[in-house]
Amino acid sequence: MKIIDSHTGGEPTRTIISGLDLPTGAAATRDFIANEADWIRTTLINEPRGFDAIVGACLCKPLDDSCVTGVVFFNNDSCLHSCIHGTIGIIETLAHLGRITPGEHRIETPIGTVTATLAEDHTVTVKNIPSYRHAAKLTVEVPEFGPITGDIAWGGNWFFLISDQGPALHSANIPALTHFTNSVRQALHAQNITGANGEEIDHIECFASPAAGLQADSQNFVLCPGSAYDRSPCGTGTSAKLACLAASGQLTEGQIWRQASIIGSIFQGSFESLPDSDKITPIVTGRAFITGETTVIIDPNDPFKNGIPS
Ligand code: PYC
Repeated sequence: MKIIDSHTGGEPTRTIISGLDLPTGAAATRDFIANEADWIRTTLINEPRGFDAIVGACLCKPLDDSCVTGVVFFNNDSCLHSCIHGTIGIIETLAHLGRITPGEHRIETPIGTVTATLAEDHTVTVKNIPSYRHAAKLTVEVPEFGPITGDIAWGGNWFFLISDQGPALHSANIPALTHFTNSVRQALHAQNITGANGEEIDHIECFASPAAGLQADSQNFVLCPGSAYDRSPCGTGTSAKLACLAASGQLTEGQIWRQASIIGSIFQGSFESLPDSDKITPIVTGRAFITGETTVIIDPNDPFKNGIPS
């Protein structure tokens, strides 16, 4: 198996580019990994090869021939619905391999097709799937922290978005923010507060004004399923934020929103309205850098050949 590592705004993506026998189509590949081949995920993400923050991207043959690739993302917990920092990472990876040149490319994911435009300067602009605010100003009682109010939104994953509550947003507080957001996620789960169709809200996103010197409108901290935090501003999380800003009239179509992450990396966002719909199409721009190319060796005698179980 061959992999290429990259990072987008500090958040790693580990892309499998060859060596697996996979079904055709992103949805079928997601089902295959989730139900029959979880070893692919644990081998690449768990220690000793990986670490908690890595998002894996398994490229596959798309069902839709107009797509340059299909992809399934996964992390230290499970398969993800989608991942935009990872989409930016795979576009940079395909360019590095010479498989694509600057221009527009369609990518099939298990939840729909996104369009990614690679620019000459290697920035990548992703047009995400339709996103929306599902609930506004919902208060949840969080043990140890009391009532916490936030919005629920879909941006390709389910998010609970909290503004100006909990620990202050700076990197020294990452352990405290992780504890706070994990407590919120557990409280949502315990109180049966979900996304549409009972779907679990597995990403928690805190917002505050950006730290001094950051050229951004907002700074965030994003807890991912599996409890690692996103080093990037989280593209699906930025999409969820754009949906909330659009729903509350705080951002208009085409207006730029600069979202900084907890480590200060920035995604630029905007949205297009969808006719006769309360959903929007989020547009997120960022850039990725290649950090390595590896042949994965799986020694049958290695007791941890498929990763240390977590
Ligand atoms: O950028 O969408 C994203 C993402 C999801 C989880 C980690 N990053």
